[in-house]
Amino acid sequence: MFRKVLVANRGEIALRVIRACHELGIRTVAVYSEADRESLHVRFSDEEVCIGPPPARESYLNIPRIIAAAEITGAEAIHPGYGFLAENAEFAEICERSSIVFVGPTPDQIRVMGDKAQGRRTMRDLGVPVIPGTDVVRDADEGLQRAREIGFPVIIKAAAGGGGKGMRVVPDEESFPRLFPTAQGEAQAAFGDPSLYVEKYLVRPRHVEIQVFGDQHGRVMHLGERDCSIQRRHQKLLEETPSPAVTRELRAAMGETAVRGAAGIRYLGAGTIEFLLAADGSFYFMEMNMRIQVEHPVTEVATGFDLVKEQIRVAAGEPLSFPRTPMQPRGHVIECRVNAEDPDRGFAPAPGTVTTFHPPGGPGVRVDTHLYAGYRVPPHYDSLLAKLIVAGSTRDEAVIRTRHALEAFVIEGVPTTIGFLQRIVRDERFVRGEVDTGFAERFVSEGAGMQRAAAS
Ligand code: MV4
Repeated sequence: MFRKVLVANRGEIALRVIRACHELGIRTVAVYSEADRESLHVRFSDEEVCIGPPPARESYLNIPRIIAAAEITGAEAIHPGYGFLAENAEFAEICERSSIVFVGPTPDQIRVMGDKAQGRRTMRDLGVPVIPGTDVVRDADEGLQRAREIGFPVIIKAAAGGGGKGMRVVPDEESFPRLFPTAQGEAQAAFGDPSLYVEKYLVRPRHVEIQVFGDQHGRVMHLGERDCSIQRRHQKLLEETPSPAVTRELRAAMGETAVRGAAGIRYLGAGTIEFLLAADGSFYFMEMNMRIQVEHPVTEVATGFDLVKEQIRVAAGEPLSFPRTPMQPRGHVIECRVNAEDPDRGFAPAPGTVTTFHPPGGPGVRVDTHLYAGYRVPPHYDSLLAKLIVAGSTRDEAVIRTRHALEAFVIEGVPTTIGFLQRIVRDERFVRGEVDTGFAERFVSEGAGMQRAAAS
């Protein structure tokens, strides 16, 4: 096992990784930007290195500085958390060349699955169902021709993309010539690569993802699903397991399919296979995430396993410690993401100083956060403040506990999404488990996202 690990991240996930390391008896090195001097990940690590000014480009994305910090402190491995350098093939390769273990997949795996068109092709060739569609198309003419064959509506996606950028839903033939160049321009601007592909557009699917894990001994397994259908602008707001839309049989089929895909690329470490699930129970590969995800605690609480400790163990060459019997979920787990955003101002990020902080507690309640009273939320990074993870023996119990936990969650000094989440978990469609990927946007346009007074 490693003696010392560098944590190349900030916020709640840096704390989460530091805790996992300390439980394994590993010393930790925090890196931080000048905006994060007062952050808890700096306080709770054994050593810390300032890696630059506040903008992420100059600090948390600054590869030479992070490698230098690892070399100076003698860290044997780097855990990238999520975001920042977590899915950067070049960073994983530089770690390798510097004889530092990157806690994650190999550079080749990141390259193949990081290109969404190539990932799609790879999964299709492994027998994983993909949405009817194309490889990268040469130009708008070829795109239109192929879209006609597929049948409208279609969706144009960026090969280099993921997470929604460079995406355009095209309702009919007439709109295609106008929307193709705008998607191309956005893909070029966002990723420096204008390559696009076309897929059949699924109407009102659910987002259901399977947690997978692979070790260096060739074992690949899955840990069940998370339903992440409640999203807004491609930001997940609430995740849960089991999915209200997944039967035991469907879980087995999706799990087996995810394992086939991950095993086919000899996947190493923690990964997530994202599927779109149609109303008729058919499911299709969407993309693979090659990192620990924000919502991993949902799976941790449902399974009782520590996914971050497991990442570190498999990076050190140990075999997976999880049992071989297939997972059947026990009880129900819901995660709510609390962000420093103002629902009354179109969910604009709202940095500031946290004056009061009282997280909820009680049976089945876990809060992953880096907040404390007096903490200054910097404007430079994502606005996640806390994750509320609530377990119950049934979905009803988890929902009731989530409602009360959100009522008892006090954060003052910055606007937060707590009130908005309270309204979601009281909505009858959510309570029935009848949501799809368009639910949150519709909920906001119905007026539920704003005006505290109107909700009472
Ligand atoms: C789709 C789709 C419908 N049909 N692809 C959104 C982010 C990116 N990962 C892919 N996304 C979608 N791809 C086809 N062929 C609908 C979405 C989508 C979506 C997916 C999951 C969660 C929320 C979403 C919100 C809007 C669109």
